[in-house]
Amino acid sequence: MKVLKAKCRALGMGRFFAGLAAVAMGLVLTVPALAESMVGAPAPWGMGLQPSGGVIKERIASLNSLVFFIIVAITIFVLVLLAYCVWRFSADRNPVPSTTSHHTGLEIAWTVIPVLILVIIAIPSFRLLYFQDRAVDADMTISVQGRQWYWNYTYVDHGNFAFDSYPVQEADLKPGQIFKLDVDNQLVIPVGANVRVLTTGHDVIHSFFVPALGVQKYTIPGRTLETWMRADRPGVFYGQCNQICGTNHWFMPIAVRAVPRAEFDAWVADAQKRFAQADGSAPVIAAAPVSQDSLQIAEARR
Ligand SMILES: [Cu+2]
Repeated sequence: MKVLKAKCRALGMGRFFAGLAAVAMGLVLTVPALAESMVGAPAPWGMGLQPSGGVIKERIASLNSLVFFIIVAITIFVLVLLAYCVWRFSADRNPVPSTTSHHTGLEIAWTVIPVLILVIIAIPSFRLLYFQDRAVDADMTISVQGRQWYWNYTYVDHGNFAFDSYPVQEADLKPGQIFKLDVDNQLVIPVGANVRVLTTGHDVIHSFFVPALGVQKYTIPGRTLETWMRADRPGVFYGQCNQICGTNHWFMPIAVRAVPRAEFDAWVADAQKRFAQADGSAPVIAAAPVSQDSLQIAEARR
């Protein structure tokens, strides 16, 4: 009878945890319906990751969910074990403590099981690392240079035109624009294109970070690093320099606008005229020492 009761209790607990897992899964999998043109930006009281704007972020979200469920399972297991020990081995119920100090089976289990859990996490983790490392078949290349304190983008495959990107000041915001995230010149890319991103730093280390596209890469003076991004739906994806880079670190928001190919081609034709180099020379994308104008800009904004 006791065994039957214990079994029933175990079944009840099993159902309880299954229900809990189902609720948790529902919470995590309930992503906002993706509108035709999405906005990848932080939201007040936002929980979890930003919705995915492209394939890399989808894979990041998937790994995040896997690790989340493993953490939940381990936390519940430890909590139940702890509660059981407190109850079962209290001084009242267990006046004579066990003197057992070694249990081979148990020690093998608590070594092997965590190793297996780490292997389960490591496999998708390494796959993701190498997936986001570099574009295998890049459709175009953009050079991103972090500067104190603004971004400079060069469209290497489209005539090498380059432009700076500054945040829109609060007084100049248009309806729908987000303060501290919207910029004067957005980084425009075509929807569905694998965009190789080469990053470098002009003065100090910055970091090119766009959460909704799952891209983050340091921009380091004297080095060129590679990563890539792809927007699978049109929209504006916001990010920021996420490397503390000086007094005006906040001055480095990023706005990536993904548009259909035809719209992108039209934008490129216009941008080539607007951002043409005055002397026809290629934009400087290699590292350079801190220039006088950077220092003046820094001084002016202080
Ligand atoms: Cu920065």
